[in-house]
Amino acid sequence: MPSPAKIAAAVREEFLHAWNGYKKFAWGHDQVLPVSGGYNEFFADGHPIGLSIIEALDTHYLLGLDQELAISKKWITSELSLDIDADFHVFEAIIRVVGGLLSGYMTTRDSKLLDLAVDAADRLMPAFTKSPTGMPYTQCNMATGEVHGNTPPLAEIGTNILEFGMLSKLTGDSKYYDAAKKAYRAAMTQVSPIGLLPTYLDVETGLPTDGTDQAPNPPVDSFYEYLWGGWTMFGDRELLTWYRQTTAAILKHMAVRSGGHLWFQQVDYKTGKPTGSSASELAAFYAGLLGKGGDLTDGDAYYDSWTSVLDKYPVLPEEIDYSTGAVTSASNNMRPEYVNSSFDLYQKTRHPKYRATAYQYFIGMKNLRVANGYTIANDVTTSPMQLGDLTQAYWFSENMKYLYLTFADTPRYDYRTGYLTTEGNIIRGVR
Ligand code: DMJ
Repeated sequence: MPSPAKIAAAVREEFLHAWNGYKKFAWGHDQVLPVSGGYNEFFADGHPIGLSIIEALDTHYLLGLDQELAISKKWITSELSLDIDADFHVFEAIIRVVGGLLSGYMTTRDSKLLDLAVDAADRLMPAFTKSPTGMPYTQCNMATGEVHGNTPPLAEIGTNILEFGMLSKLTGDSKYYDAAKKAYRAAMTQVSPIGLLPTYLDVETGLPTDGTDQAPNPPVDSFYEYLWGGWTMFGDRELLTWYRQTTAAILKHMAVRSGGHLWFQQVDYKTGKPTGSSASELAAFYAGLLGKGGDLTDGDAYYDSWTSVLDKYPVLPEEIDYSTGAVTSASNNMRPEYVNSSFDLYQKTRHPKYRATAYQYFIGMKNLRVANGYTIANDVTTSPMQLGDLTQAYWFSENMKYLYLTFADTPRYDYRTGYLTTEGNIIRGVR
């Protein structure tokens, strides 16, 4: 393995390679199609918000790309308007837009970015305030505040307390934190006697619309991540209690050993009866979360489970059935969760294994490299790999930041106190 400094420099170079592809073909649009040279919009067709620019802001800062940060900030502060008469997906808009602008503010201290983050949050607030239970509707029109979509999954109910909590801190207005907490509280009333939760809740009745707990898989994943994050960032003990209770129940009723590895089965949330054995790549973040929460044994074991998949395929497939080892969804969406855990566990332990495997992930990612950037893959099981045509906007916020921070030892990040959101946005620890 090359030296950490050399790997960090290579990560920075590869980030720039993809960023240049975005600038060349898609500047001002949400996402680049690096193979065909086109672009698409993530939230609403015909309504670009420069999502990749927003997502990349704090990555530019941390990687020392100050010129790129300056042009990005200039575009956002002079071009971005969120007065858009279209439905935005509330969860995605909070973690990507509010979070991206917030971390842009944290790294530049330009108050216009904070104003825009507040504007985005205020436009999304009706999703919470119009709901009888406080759990957010899934869609909100950014211009009219009209809402719809009344059965969000847990991740969409709970993944907002970091962004909203920071906004309350920075503006002095508690309404954001209060809205996030109210949503969490409404969901937690549905915990079953054995400590588990269903996946979907109706925001109008407050009741479940299904009976399965699928933690730590999507679409419930970051519900648990933000219980821990909310406690760490804001010292809210109730969130810690909820994290401890739900985590203990997940480990008791859902953790299984299969093929010598730790996995999590899907179960009936009332009885604990097993209902499935699928493992989404998105759940790989849970290794790092368990570690951050103090359970390094299970965190490390779950990380090893995903490393065993990475040993088979140079980039991880979207989903497997852990009981048979079969790939059940062969695409790769440039997901960051595995390397998110490498970063978290390396911070906690400084064990060289996490750096070695993060490097393995980085090298495998070269399979997704094309002339103008990096792309998703349609099938990771074929050789050569069948590629698609999209650079996910979150890649500019997450994958390369986790890799860079794992190897760079940059003075711009406080490794002791730093905290990143589920979208990899820095909300504490900017130096
Ligand atoms: C990102 O938007 C976030 O990491 C989210 O928590 C899960 N999905 C994507 C990346 O896979």
